[in-house]
Amino acid sequence: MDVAQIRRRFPVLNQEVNGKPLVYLDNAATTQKPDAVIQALTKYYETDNANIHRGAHTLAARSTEFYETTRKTVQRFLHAKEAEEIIFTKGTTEGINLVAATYGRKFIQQGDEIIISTLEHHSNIVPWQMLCEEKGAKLRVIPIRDSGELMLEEFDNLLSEKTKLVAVIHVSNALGTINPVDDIIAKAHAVGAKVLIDGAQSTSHLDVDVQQLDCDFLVCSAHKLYGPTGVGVLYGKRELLEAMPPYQGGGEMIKEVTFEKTTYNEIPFKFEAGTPNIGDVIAFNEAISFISEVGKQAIRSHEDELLAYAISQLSHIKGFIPVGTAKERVSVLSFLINRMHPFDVGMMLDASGIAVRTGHHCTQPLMKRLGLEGTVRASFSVYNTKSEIDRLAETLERIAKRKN
Ligand code: C6P
Repeated sequence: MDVAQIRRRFPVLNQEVNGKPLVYLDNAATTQKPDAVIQALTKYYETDNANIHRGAHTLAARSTEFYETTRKTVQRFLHAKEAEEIIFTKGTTEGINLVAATYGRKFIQQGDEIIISTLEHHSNIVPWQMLCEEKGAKLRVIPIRDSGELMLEEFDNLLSEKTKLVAVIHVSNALGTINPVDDIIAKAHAVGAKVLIDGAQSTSHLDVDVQQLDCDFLVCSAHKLYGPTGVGVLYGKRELLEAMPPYQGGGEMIKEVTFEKTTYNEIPFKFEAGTPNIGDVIAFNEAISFISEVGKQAIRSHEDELLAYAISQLSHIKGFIPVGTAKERVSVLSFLINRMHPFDVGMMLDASGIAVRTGHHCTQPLMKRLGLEGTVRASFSVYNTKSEIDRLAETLERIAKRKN
């Protein structure tokens, strides 16, 4: 893989921040966009802009075709059986809320149980809490070890005939842990529960095959996959999507409307009320093409190499404390320096042109379990280099020395 050539395709990387060349290590928050994505967005507004699925004119037909092309690309990307099983949303958060508000409201009853894990992002906690409150259902939580790995034996104990849904994060955004979701899905299915996988962080690092996993729902965000913000994907098995009531009412999601009664459109349109984010969905196609062109395997091995290198370089720093040491993990490195406040470390890194995320990473219950307020998180992507990690290590060394 030619990283220098890949970097040239990401215009944002070519700049100085605070007088230093930018080192962008906040990829778990959002990845940067290759020029093909940026150009696709501009081209759409310059040459194709029209509303989809309704106009009789050429531009409308063209926009519809491009929009539906992305749906087919996503279908192949996630290895879904049918394009109709791919619903476009605003992002992972909206995908989870959609399932909670439709599948959840229809099928979760008083006394039922929903299982999540300690590693969850707030967006895979709060919608289920809201649903449980409304329905009188119970939220159960799989505990973790100090390493950031799930205690699967506890999951076995939590599962029962009361379990109706298991909603788990595939890859932890805060610690990088890869969860054994195939095992979790099989065990949940054995008691008759459905499974939603939060794929926000896994789809960018792993080859995720929804049919092989046999998950019932999977959600992810385009902006973590080199695509635009404001676009997400909900995958759902056809029979479940068909059994679910619509999420929002409005244009596009209907078959026929009278003042007495409305009949709903087929999937996926039943869940895409109103004018969607057409331009960004179209540009998302280029992001997936970029991933396919570079190759998931090549991306993963480059990122794994960067993670191993970062661990080896940062471990020399006096006061470096890694947070999350799971055996199976992606290129996310959470840490503390000398018990300094993570925000202060982040600000000092930014002063040297290095972008990381600090804080609780929208995982407050996880941080509480670890006894921390937050961490510093460096997350590596396809365009990062070992020399950027050297810059991170040198700067952190200076920061740590200043504190000693
Ligand atoms: N995590 C991070 O810095 P949205 O915001 O809807 O695109 O994705 C929400 C979300 C859900 N699940 C996981 C595992 C996630 O990592 C995220 C987003 C970002 O870690 C922003 S908080």
